[in-house]
Amino acid sequence: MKNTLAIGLGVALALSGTVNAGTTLDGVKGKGFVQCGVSTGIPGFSSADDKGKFTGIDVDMCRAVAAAIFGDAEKVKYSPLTAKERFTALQSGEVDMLPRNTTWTYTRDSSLGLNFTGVNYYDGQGFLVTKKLGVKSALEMDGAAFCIQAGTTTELNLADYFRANKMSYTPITFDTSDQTIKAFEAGRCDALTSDQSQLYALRIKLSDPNSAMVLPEVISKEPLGPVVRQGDDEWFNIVKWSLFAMVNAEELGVTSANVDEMKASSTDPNVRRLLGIEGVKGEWMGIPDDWGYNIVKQVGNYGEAFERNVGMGSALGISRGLNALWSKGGLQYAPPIR
Ligand SMILES: N[C@@H](CCC(=O)N[C@@H](CS)C(=O)NCC(=O)O)C(=O)O
Repeated sequence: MKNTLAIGLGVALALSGTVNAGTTLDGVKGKGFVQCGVSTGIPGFSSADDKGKFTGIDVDMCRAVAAAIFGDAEKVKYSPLTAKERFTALQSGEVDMLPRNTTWTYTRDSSLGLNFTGVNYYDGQGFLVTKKLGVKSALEMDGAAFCIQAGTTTELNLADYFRANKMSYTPITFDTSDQTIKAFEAGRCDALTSDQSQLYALRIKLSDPNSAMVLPEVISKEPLGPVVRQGDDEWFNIVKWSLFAMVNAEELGVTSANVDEMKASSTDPNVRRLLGIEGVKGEWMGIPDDWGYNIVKQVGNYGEAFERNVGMGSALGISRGLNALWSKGGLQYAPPIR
């Protein structure tokens, strides 16, 4: 009830423009940091170490926006949010942006007073099972119990999938990912279902990660991306183009390691526009001209962020797959900076 009221209030505020009359950037500049809504802990996406330092591919979106605005990727504060809390936190203005492994759906985009800015990770729902269960497909799991998280797309996908395949199941629902993986480990369910990337992330939290495996099936589309409030186009553009700059940088071969050299000597007009040397102005979004340079220098291009956080060399060991650039067989494609 409390949540429903809060969501209602958030939508009303967002739609009336009270919170949100194109002033998010002013608010952020005034307080000197971006307040970023992330998960309560998904390694590779957003998680804090024992010193409270956040890392992850979602955290890098917050850092990119701070780099674009302040020339300093450190100017971010993080709000860990459960799936149920996340939209209210954004609607009410508690956070400025929400890059929290959140799936872009029609309902969320059109009925919550929110806008999705792009896709920083193309995902799909999968299943984590113990190897000793001995199943090779979710289709062998008629009557099984599934650990899932409340307030996620996971719940409806699971219902759709079981209905379509004329099978039954028992959902066992939790609020946080920690509770979910602990329940799985304790044997309270036969399988844990969630976005596949999150299964790889949760698997490394098991005392014996090798005891569990991710089934090959993917039962849904989960395009995950940063969300902002509707009604503030300037802020929408800043978040959207921060992501696009990272993808364009990868395509143009500009990395955190070579960006200074590129800035000094590249004659490629695409690189020069990305780095703010010629042709385009940061002031169109109310930020400095070198916003693209600062993102790449301090956060890296999209490929660097992917590899560092979730890629084959990281603890998660995920291949680029759908998240490869469009020119390399994947879906990552950004409009040009021109
Ligand atoms: N992408 C899906 C699922 C997102 C989600 O919340 N997944 C859980 C998977 S375990 C999670 O990230 N939990 C982290 C948390 O509780 O903070 C959605 O947008 O609904």
